[in-house]
Amino acid sequence: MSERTLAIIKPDAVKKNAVGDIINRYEQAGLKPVAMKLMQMSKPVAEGFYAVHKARPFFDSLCTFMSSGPAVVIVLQGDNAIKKNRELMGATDPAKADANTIRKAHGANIEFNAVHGSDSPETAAFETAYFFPGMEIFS
Ligand code: RTP
Ligand code: MG
Repeated sequence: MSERTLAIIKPDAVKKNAVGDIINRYEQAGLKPVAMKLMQMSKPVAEGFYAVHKARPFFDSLCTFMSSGPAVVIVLQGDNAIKKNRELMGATDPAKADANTIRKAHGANIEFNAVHGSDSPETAAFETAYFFPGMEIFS
């Protein structure tokens, strides 16, 4: 079933020139970018995006990181896009990520881990609408 997921190439991966490699991995896996922009989130925008984590000890540090530089925000569309993207990303901690995953290749540690991906249909809908109005999504 074709579905959409929200992916972010985080500021650490943009800084280390990994944007092209990461987008290539999405396309090779059959995930097509249908909306995309380079943007620097303000801290409040990052806090709103990660609001589900606001009680976590890493919340403030995470939002400082996510607003530290430009990130690439992308809507990916394809069969089983949510699960497929989570597989491409690998485990949250790059040290535990499988070989051939984005986080294994480009993540530094459990916080600076190169990419974000929606984890359910509900979060994909919230996250996609958080960054893109419907008229900016192509399909
Ligand atoms: P994401 O939401 O970014 O796709 O990552 P995820 O589902 O694999 O991990 P999640 O538990 O949702 O955590 C969100 C992001 O917070 C940072 N984090 N830091 N210091 C820590 O222990 C810690 N744990 C998580 C990471 O940047 C993680 O991707
Ligand atoms: Mg998550």
